[in-house]
Amino acid sequence: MIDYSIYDQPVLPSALPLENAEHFQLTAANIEHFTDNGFVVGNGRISAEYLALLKADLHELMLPGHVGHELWYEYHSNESDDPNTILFHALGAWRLRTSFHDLLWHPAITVPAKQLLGTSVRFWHDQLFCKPAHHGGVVAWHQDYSYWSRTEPMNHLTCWIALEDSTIANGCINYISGSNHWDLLPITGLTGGMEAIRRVLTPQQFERFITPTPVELNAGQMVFHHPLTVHGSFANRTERPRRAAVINLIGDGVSSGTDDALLQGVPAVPKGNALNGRFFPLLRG
Ligand SMILES: O=C(O)CCC(=O)C(=O)O
Repeated sequence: MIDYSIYDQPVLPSALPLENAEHFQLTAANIEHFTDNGFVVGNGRISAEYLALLKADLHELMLPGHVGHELWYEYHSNESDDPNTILFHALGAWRLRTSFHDLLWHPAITVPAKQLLGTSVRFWHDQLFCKPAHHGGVVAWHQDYSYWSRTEPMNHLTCWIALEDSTIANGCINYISGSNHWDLLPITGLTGGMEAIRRVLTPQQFERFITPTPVELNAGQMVFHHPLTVHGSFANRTERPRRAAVINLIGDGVSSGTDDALLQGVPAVPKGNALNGRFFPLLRG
């Protein structure tokens, strides 16, 4: 089994689009929307052909006993706290399959990421969040940086990619618009109840949860969010699954804040040293 993290560029570049970078660029109005609200839908998309590759690989990666299982940073076939629902959540697919590896270099992701981070872009890690039909679980409200404070300064970005149409009914991502301007909140759990966050909010902040902003996306579309933007997603009770690939990025120069390993199975980056090298490749944008 090849560990694709040895490749610091796409393994099969011909599968990626050839269009000029301008094709994927965010407009000034898009960037203003991100600055004000903490999220913005990208202008590019992943082609139907590439999505088919990702979904075929994902299907296999969700089966027990698949080749390369030892390479995951984290693998939860069901991370839901509710025994009646399922939330598949895994980190590290880029090491196991070329489709997920090469996705990091997709210009629909890297071009806007460079604009939003304002610097060269490095890969931090990837994630898969999959809710099966009928009994897909929730992802509780959270800020991503609550989980990443072991890396600093905060210059991080998340790109959430819909692998199939993602709608209010099947549990699309929701944002609390403007929460990117809030302070960092403590961790209150990723897969328990949606109300868990309430205990760390002011009454004024809690009021904002009456009107979250759902972002419905067609298959292949993506939305970018700031590391402090509070987001979460509700259950999927429809007849269709809701699967997403997430790419988490950092600006070049983000450093380790610990001498411990940043991700399971990845050699530690000494405290104060910038993340770079094999596990945190530079992505051209
Ligand atoms: O897929 C979801 O519903 C939530 C994803 C998420 O929490 C994230 O990308 O940080």
